[in-house]
Amino acid sequence: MSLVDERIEKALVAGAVTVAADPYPWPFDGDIGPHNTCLIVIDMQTDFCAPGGYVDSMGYDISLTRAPIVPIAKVLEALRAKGYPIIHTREGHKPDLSDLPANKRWRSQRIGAGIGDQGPCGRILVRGEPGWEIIPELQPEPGEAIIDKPGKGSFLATDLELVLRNKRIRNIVLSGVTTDVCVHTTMRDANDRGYECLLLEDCCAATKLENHLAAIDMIKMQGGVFGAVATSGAFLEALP
Ligand code: C5J
Repeated sequence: MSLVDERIEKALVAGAVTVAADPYPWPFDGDIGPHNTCLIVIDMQTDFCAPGGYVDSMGYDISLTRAPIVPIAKVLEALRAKGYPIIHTREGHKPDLSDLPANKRWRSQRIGAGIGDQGPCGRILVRGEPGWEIIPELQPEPGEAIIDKPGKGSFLATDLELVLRNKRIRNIVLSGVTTDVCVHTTMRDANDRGYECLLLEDCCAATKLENHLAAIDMIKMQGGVFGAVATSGAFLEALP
């Protein structure tokens, strides 16, 4: 038995807790609790899941990106009651657009939903605009961290890593939109940094169902190449 296996074996004998996840019981060593585990709610903003926002302006079906609202709200309620750290993210750019790459702006303008341009919910994906706000159903509570990010991943040009380190977080539970873009990029980046990640499949959505399913499938390859996947029900059931 390797040293790592021995350590995990010991933890399991000592009463570890795991979530029924795919492709392995999560977390790998059974060490889960408010002392080392946080929930991250990614980009549940008007621009991604409400009428008149960025996703709606691109012509995608927002019933897909709205589907995780109720499951996320349930997880938030349970985790808040148990004292787990919660982190929210918002994708958005400075009003002067100095942090908006020219190609990101050009590509969005090409399809009629120009980032930085005026839309029904104010300037699209611009900080401080109505469309950039987190939706009312999932408003952060006082004391919960909010990470403003200019990119798809939550680590680039943000203080997420510092926040995680200060809270002694080792396990990250991911929710939000979109599964194949911001959630996946964040999960991949977190995994590369050594965080133990779990994606809650019913708490995430993409702008196309096939992309959501494919993104979930990718996580499960190679024994859990980016971590593991579970339903919110299985996650909540397992919580100590
Ligand atoms: C996208 C995101 N899809 N939050 N952003 O542009 O996934």
